[in-house]
Amino acid sequence: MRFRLEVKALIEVLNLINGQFCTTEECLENLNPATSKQTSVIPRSTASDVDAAVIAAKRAFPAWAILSYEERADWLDRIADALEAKSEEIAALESMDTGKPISLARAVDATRSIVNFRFFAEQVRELEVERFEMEDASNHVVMQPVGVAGLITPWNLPLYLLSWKIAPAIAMGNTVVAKPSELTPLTADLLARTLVEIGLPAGVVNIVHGYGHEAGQALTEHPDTRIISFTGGTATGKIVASTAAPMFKKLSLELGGKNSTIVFADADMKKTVAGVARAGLLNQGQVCLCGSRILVESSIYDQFMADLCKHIEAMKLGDPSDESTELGSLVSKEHRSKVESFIQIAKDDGGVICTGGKRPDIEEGAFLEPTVISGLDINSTCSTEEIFGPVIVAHPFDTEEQAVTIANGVEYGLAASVWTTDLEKGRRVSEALDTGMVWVNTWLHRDLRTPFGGTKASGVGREGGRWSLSFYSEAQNICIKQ
Ligand code: TXE
Repeated sequence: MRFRLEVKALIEVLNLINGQFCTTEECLENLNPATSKQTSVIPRSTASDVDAAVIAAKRAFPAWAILSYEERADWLDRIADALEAKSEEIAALESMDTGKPISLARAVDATRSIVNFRFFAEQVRELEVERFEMEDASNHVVMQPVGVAGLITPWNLPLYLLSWKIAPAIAMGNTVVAKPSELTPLTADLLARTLVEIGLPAGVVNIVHGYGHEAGQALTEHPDTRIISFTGGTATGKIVASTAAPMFKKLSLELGGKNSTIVFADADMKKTVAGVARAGLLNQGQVCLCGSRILVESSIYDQFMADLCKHIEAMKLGDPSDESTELGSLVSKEHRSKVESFIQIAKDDGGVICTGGKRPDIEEGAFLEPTVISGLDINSTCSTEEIFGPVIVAHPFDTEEQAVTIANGVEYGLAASVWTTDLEKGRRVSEALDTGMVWVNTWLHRDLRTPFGGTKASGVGREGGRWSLSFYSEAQNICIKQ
């Protein structure tokens, strides 16, 4: 099987610096991972390009910072309106750039990117000054803008995560230099064009493309970026932290996960099988929240595994531009090789491939069958390390305490889900889990007002709702003596 190439001419992705589009001497190729064909050329920004972007952001800061919340919220709404008019284009570009199914790109990526701007517009409109009265004095807390924010984002949810950072950063009065993933630059480019079209003041949002170790590193170590918000792998997060922390920058790290899905015998089986498959495989398993480690109560283990594999085998894998496709391509062939190397490790460790484990019959692209593995030790590599692909490992457990111990026995602490009809047990187990987020009888059910982030190797800090507003500002207390 072979898929058609969607672009007739190469797209030229450009940097946006101080309201102007520009490119760099050297450029990088960008491929459609589902066809292996080149779609675009992107700038390979250097430290001097990043410096120009930071200078522009610094220059734009005073005029942007003195606008009222209402004025900045209006700009966010204008961005949301303009993106909404292009939502089909966002979905198509995102699907082409990442290999994800178009239906998912439309329902999740395009929709959330627009909602993120609207949501933070509303959040700052509702922001109230906190006051603390004393007998002889009164305090009030001003949430001051910080300055230039460096925002570094990954390839799995490109515009969704970029807008999740840009919207609160500029809503709170900061200006921004963003560095999207070099693997998925197309919707950041669309956003740049949109911001210029609607006349956002030059320098408020700057976007530089290129490699992480070059442009991303330059942004992190630039003395004038006072905020660094990073979403990506834990190994890269360590490098970002070791660069930014000694400079006392405000730092948010949203890193990897090895999230447990705990299934109790009393769960509603039909809904649970579908929910567990979705949690493990959404976006080909390339979501930091994916439940890639399933713990199933022993009494239902065999039946549950049989039902789960049957459900997964019925999922439609193939052309991401086909409306009925449920599983698309991985983000690149290099990433697929990394995922395949984990499957090999699982086999070497005595794991049993219950379903999948190999490439489907598709000539081009980075496709891989959804894979379920059982029979591994709970401390084995594939049961403890983030694979970030369509690979789920399963383990039986006997008691509630044992499930909690296994779930907490990894270096990550991002998320978990618990499946049971006993809601008291659901709450009890959730509170015993060392993770930033837990869902009971659902997964990735997001209220944007709630905190998002993880414990341990999954990161530092929380974003979402007032947590984002607080991260993208400095709380200044002013105490006035009567
Ligand atoms: O991510 P990186 P990669 C995990 C997943 C994946 C692994 C590596 O396990 O297999 O990370 O993926 C920029 N200074 N996740 O290599 O390197 C980079 O250009 C500053 C989980 O693609 O973390 C990109 O813009 N920036 C994850 C961003 O960091 C640097 C999502 C993320 O890239 C940099 C993606 C540096 N030195 C991968 N080096 C999640 N938690 O959602 C790279 N970058």
